Amino acid sequence: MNLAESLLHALKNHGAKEIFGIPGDFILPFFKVIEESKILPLYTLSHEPGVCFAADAAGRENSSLGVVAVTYGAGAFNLLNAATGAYAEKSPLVIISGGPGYKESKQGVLLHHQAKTLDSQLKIFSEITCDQTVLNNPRTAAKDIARVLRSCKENSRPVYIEIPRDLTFNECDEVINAAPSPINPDAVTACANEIFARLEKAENPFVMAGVEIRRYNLETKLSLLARKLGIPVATTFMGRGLLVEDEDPLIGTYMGLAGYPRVTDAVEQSDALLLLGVIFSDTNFGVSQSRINMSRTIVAADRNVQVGYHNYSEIPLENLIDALLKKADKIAAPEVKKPCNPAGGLIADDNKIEPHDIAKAVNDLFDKHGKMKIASDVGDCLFTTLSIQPTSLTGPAYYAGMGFGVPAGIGIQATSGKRPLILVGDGAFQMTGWELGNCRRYGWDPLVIVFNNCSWEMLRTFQPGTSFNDLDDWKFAELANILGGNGYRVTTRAELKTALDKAYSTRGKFQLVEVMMDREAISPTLKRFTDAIKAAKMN
Ligand code: S1T
Ligand code: MG
Repeated sequence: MNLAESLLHALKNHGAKEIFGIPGDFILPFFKVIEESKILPLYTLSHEPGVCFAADAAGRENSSLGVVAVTYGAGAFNLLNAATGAYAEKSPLVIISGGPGYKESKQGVLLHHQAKTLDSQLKIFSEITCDQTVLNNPRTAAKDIARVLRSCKENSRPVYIEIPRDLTFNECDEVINAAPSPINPDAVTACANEIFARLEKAENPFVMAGVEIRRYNLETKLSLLARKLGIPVATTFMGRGLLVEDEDPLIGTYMGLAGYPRVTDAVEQSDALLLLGVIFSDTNFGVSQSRINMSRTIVAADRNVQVGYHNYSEIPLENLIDALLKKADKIAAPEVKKPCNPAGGLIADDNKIEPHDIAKAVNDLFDKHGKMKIASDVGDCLFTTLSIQPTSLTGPAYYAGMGFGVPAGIGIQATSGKRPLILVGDGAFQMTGWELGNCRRYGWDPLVIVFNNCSWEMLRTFQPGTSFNDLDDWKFAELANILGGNGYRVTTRAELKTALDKAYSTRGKFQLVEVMMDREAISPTLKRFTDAIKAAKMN
């Protein structure tokens, strides 16, 4: 088998379900093998950030590898910001780039698409990936691929693979999956014993679930552990959408001062706070009501566990949860009532629309037809998800890079076959919303709600009285029809309800509901978030 086929089989054996990409001359041979071998389906979109966001979201959706393939230089550098977001949010993304062939790299002339030197790209991608390889040695290629794909899965971070274009068809061994990295079971047991002892002694033990619970597919095990321990759970902003089943002991999403006081108090007053797979970031903890007391906190993330001031390394999250499950028996923890689901009940009248009206309309839709998976962009649409019933949510809640929403929704429908609800602001839509023009050729039909306030409104809440955040009205609904979908422009709550019902019942084409809102009409959560940030800056 040739190098390309060996790589494609390895990707599939490691859980990849498709490839998103945009070709270029440095990767044409690889694309030819993808198309002819049919080992994995290939989806092309219109711009490299789009295919990278789509691949990232597909990997998050499957808790497995997402794969993006691009040409050297102009292609690869074009997806850097999207790939950085995947790194920051611990997404198991495989970035494949075509590369210069051996002979041409020795010609002594500058190659098109080249940056400073021919290995500048590898150096730059080394900063936003956990492992890398350039497959320039057919004898070791199979082992290099195995090592890099193992790194991607074990660390749940992007990896970089460069294929010199003149080696694509070279003979290559089949890739044998690398053995898992060694761990010390005694260290895992010692760590679990120390954690368990702390939880047992505590008055108010509490668990917070972060994004790694989804990345390593640990939702069921975590829910069982929390129930067996009798300890309530909250998710981080990034972890929203986890543990949404009725039996899960979830009390809500922690957002410090921007969240619901009951959740904030339960987390910040806990005397044994167990953070499982949590990204310790400003967006997850930046607006904490009171600093989290680290001496009473256990942080298990990135294959490390910090118990107070003790550190355990090479402890995979799944091994830790398994060890805790072995020990778990009821710990006397105070019963914490589960929250009632965020309410629907939109009043369909002629009043103007505000973000929380959109949340109510979506809750009404979910009550009537069942929940949908949500892909959200940055902006107030993301904060509005806190008022939408918890459901599978894919959004850049930590890295906060715009442009994610539409391509991510496309990636979710491509990989799962399920129709997503996409929430996106007008500013973010101007960046990557046009990828919807690719839905027709693949038969995708996402339901898209554009929060159109003709503004970068989130920035205006941070910096009021500025006009540089003003945007023009691009009339997205009209453009939707040209791009192969249906568009609805609504300005009242009654129109919103009618349009959403119609859009939901229309399949086979993407449906875009453009919701016109006043500037300064923001969600309650964004209001609390920006008030908390301002208050924190004042102190
Ligand atoms: N560029 C990119 C790629 N990502 C970003 N996050 C930003 C710039 C900065 C930024 C925000 S929020 C925001 C910008 C420009 C405005 C978003 O506007 P829109 O999509 O219309 O949503 P809304 O009107 O609800 O704010 C974050 C804070 O960095
Ligand atoms: Mg806006």
